[in-house]
Amino acid sequence: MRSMSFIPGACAGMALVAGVLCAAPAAQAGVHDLQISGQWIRMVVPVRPAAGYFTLKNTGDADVALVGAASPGCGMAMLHQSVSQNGVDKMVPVKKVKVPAHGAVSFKPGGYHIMCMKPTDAVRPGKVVPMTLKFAGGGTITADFPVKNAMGK
Ligand SMILES: [Cu+2]
Repeated sequence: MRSMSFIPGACAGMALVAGVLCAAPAAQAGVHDLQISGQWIRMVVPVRPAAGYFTLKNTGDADVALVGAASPGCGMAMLHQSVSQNGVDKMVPVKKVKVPAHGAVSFKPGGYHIMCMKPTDAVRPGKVVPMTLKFAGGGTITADFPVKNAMGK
């Protein structure tokens, strides 16, 4: 028996008894239609904020909203967008980023990025840091983000 108030976190425990019925609760709608690719973190100066990039493809029939990110390597992770206003480049916090149905969104240098606010020693070129993307409705996707230098190497 599922309801609209179904909580994904409760699913993990219930999965033991509910089995496959728990695979696609209503609150996770859309997340299973997402594919992440090209993910990486750009580290320019150690300990200074680093940026995470990736592409999300949505093969489903419903828009999905990315609303946050978290990583043990980042201290705090925020959604940012680089913008140019009156010739001045700056970054602004973003509350949500839509991944349109049958579409895709790319986080890349000069645009959307995950700001890794307080990188740990794990954020060094050659290493890999897990990153969890959080979506409206409570769904999450976790992927390994390789760390590269400013040149993307
Ligand atoms: Cu930023």
